[in-house]
Amino acid sequence: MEKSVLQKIEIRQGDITRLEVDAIVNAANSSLLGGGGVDGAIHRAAGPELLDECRTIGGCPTGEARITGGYRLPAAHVIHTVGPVYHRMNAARAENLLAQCYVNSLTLAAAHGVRSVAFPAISCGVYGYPIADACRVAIDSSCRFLKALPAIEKVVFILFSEGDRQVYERHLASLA
Ligand code: AR6
Repeated sequence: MEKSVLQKIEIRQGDITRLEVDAIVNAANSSLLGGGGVDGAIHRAAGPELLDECRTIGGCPTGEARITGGYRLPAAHVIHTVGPVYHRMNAARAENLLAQCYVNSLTLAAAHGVRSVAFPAISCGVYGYPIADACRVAIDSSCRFLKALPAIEKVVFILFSEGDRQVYERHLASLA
């Protein structure tokens, strides 16, 4: 992978709602009306205005992305994307949909002038995607696509657990 692209990638551990980036990505469901996990944390931290705006959008199909304001979050925008439910389809289809989440989120980010964006491990909680496979899709699809989006300067992958962070760090190191 090209060095100029790899230098834009940062792996962190912690709570995505605290990050000072232009946009954070939410692992939402297709209603966009909130839920548990990272979705619940983002709605709690952003405040009720986020749900009010989400209600005007009318949902989002799996693999696509929609953008809203960030309200009380440090991030100016929230990009809501809907990952695949891993056990509802074959692995190839899940991989394709997960890659679309990253590519569509980055496309939307660039279209809104976002220069720094942070992703959680989409689909790796309730939706059951194995972390090692999801990590490969997340980093590889983002890196491939970043070449076409020079305006995006930083992509943070933020993991909740130490183990997940190590999986991401190992994969990133293998690409250098
Ligand atoms: N910051 C960073 N990562 C987090 C945080 C946080 N504050 N909270 C959880 N994670 P999940 P999914 C991690 O279940 O699998 C919701 O109900 C978590 O450890 O939030 O895409 C939606 O409404 C895991 O690694 O998302 C949908 O119905 C990762 O974020 C459904 O869950 C994703 O876990 C989406 O399921």
